[in-house]
Amino acid sequence: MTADLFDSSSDVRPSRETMAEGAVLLRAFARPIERDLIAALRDIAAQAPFRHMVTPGGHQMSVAMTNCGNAGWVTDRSGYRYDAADPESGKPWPAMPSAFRALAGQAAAQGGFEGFAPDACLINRYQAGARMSLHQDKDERDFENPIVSVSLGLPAIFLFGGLKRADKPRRYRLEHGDVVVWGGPSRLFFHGVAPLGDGEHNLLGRQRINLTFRKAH
Ligand code: MD6
Ligand code: FE
Repeated sequence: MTADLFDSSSDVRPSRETMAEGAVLLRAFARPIERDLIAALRDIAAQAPFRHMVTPGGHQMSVAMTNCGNAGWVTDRSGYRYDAADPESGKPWPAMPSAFRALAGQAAAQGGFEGFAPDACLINRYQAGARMSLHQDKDERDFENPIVSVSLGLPAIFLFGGLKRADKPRRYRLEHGDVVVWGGPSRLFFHGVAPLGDGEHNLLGRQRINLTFRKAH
């Protein structure tokens, strides 16, 4: 029984909440493998260090990023795109760990998307004050596949809007181990992350890490 894998404290019980048609929040879904995920993350960051990328408009992002998988999301003055190589090193991005791939597939299935096989995992690191302004994820080749997002470390307020930038976002507090799966009718909803508050997480310290799995190609 899955519940046996979790602590008895109320904040780590797995649960499922519908955010919109096609979007589901799986609380604490990643908790059973948190240590494997963090160990794999350290490995990835040793090969492809977190860096603050620059937007096409010339602004340095407050969130630091890296990637794993066959396709990595990058931005620079020339635009947003997926690239097989890390522009800092010229080498391919680190391979996607099997624990990452399995987690993404299982979460997607829980959200009603069977057979999700991501080729891209964008890894975002937030330290106090870092934020992500409202955006749509639309650099992927098609929007048939969902996106799976895994939150680790410090909690953050996730802003979840609608198809129009002006749609007032709802706020969700995403905590360590929470997984969001979204696709279908909400695949192109605007979303963002409010400035991260400071704090200390027992496994990750003063940061939040978010993994977003996509099928880019
Ligand atoms: C973050 N996430 O949570 C940023 N995009 O740090 C995203 O931008 C995102 O969580 C698409 C789907 C899920 C996400
Ligand atoms: Fe996004």
